[in-house]
Amino acid sequence: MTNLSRKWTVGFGLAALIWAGVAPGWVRAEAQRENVAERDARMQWWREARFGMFVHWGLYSGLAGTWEGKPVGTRGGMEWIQERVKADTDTYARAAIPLFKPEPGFAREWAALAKAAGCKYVVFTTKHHEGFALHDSKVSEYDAGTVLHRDLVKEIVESLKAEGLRVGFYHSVIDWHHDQYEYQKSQQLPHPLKGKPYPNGTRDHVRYLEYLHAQVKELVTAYPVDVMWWDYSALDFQGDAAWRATDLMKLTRAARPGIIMNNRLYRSPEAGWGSMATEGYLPRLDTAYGDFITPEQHIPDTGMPGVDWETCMTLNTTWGYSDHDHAWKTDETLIRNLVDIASKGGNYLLNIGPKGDGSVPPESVKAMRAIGAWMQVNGESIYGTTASPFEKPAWGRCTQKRLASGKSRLYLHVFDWPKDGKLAVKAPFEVTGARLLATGKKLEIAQESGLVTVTLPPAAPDPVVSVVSLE
Ligand code: FHN
Repeated sequence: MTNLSRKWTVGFGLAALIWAGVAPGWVRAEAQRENVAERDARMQWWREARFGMFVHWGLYSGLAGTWEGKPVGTRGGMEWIQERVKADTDTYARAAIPLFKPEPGFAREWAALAKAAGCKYVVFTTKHHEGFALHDSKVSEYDAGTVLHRDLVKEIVESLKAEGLRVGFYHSVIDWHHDQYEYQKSQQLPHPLKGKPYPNGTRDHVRYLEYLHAQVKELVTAYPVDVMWWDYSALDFQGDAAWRATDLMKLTRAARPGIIMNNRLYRSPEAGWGSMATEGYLPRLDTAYGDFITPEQHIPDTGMPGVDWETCMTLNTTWGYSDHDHAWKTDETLIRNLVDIASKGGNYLLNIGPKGDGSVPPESVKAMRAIGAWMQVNGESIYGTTASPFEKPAWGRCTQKRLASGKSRLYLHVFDWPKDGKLAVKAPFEVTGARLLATGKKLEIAQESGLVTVTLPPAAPDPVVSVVSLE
């Protein structure tokens, strides 16, 4: 048999095995590994969306940053309150469960707010580190089904879908409730009992992973989920050793083939991580470890060409609701963050922390609505755009969009309205016209050796960010 005919025979044989569904995993995986065009198609809605709402909501929300009648703190994540007060899971549950009383219709309020803000997707906590599941789980009694006789995940998903929003699950692999979770395996991951011996003697992390995988399988099978937002791993505890990550991603993708997943089942350079710091992200990602990297509370100084990324951020300084955190970011900061991120080709996942009854703090409602009012007028300069073709200009930021006609459009986001009414920009293409996006008013342009100067009206149409579009 010649070399060529041998190759044909092996190739044909493998193809037959794949077709019959009996090929070994590595063959199926390779054969099914998507190509760039398939991946771009899967990522397209997420890249065009640019703006999503994060929701942190669980038993911690009812405690609201207070423990035994005293404020635990005024800054930092109060979704960590169990760890901050070092409460074992039974003590914590006894204090927290009576305060977690979701009103009917809470989810419709969230979905309406996300829509009003101009968000295209919502990622909400199905289980945070405390271990309490918001769905009606068959593998746990520490869940909304057992405690409240409700499936809160179902209520939220239905409300989001009714508003035409994409659905994301934030799921914590860290678990402070499960009695087989071996917290001693990591020096870097938090746990309320860290440094203490296991209360029930020995633990078997394998049994925790069986539980983790079973609960994830419940979630991704029962609900139409578009994004899986895993959280989080450490340099000393990550991937297959910590979570059987390959299997977890495989079962998730098998249930939802088009799903998009973040990089937090891993913490390594290949997965876009350079350290344990939340700003310790790298502009690189092997997509075997996730689809996008996740800078937290930070906006990368420069874009990340060729890498999908999303900055997640709080409106004040806590992800879960706190009565004591009043450090709210201004509307100007939030809108300019959104523009800055889009100008670098990233997504903005902005967090709300509803209270124990599901209601959204008024300060959060006001902020999200302010962003929505700006997006109502200027959204086309964010949605479906790509990163600026040049370094950020002194007067603001820039995004670009390829039009169906094949032409390009530049959106100039002016933070500081020039006093002389002249806006200069190096256009990467021949400019045929300029408009004020807010009013559609045509603007005078002058071009000389690639430099375009736009004559602006004396007053900026928007005090925070005004947009000029260049055709
Ligand atoms: O520990 C969590 C924290 O509570 C919050 O959920 C953030 C959101 O990205 N993730 C972890 C910290 O990086």
